[in-house]
Amino acid sequence: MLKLYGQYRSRAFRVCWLLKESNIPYEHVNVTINVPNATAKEDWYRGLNPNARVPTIDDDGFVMWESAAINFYLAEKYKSPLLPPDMANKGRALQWAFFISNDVEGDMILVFQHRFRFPPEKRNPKLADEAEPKLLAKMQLLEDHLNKSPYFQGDKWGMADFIVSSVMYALLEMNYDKLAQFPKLNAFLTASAARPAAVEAIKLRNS
Ligand SMILES: N[C@@H](CCC(=O)N[C@@H](CS)C(=O)NCC(=O)O)C(=O)O
Repeated sequence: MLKLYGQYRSRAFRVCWLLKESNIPYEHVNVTINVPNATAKEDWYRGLNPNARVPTIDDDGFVMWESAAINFYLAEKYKSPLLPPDMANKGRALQWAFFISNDVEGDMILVFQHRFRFPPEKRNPKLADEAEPKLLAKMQLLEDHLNKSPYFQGDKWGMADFIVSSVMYALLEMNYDKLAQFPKLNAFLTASAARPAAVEAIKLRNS
């Protein structure tokens, strides 16, 4: 059976959400991070993922890592209803996935960690303050898109919408005050997080 390695309070959450959206059965292996003796740094896990980060999957002997790549692999292999069959729509999903990974995620994570996730003594407010204007500019781009179209994928919530929502869920979790400046994006992320598959994944993330 497919194995998902990585504690749910990590990017493994994104893979978990995709698995639930796509009704793919899996076994969860709770590889830990950022704790003393984190499992992710153990030799057996480095053998699966030399980057020693989570998530990783083992699909019947095929091992891979990098959450967005994993999600596209799983969606294609298991014929997820999220992944549109035509090339143009697949291209669109990849476009938004690369945009989110390259242009949004890094600054978003800095704001998330240094305003919310890290214990106060580990926070560096300067890092969050420097990242924030760049994050807000990209959020405006997403808002502009949603002012023209209700979805990122096309005419229904699909892979592109999943990628945007699963990465940007961190902003909902931290109750990011500036999200209110982007009403369409705020409503979109909130509606995405209310999907039954998302609710299940969020419950595991919070457990
Ligand atoms: N680009 C990678 C990033 C993986 C990553 O940084 N995972 C974090 C958890 S969300 C991790 O394992 N951190 C522990 C560490 O860096 O030691 C992906 O999307 O899978």
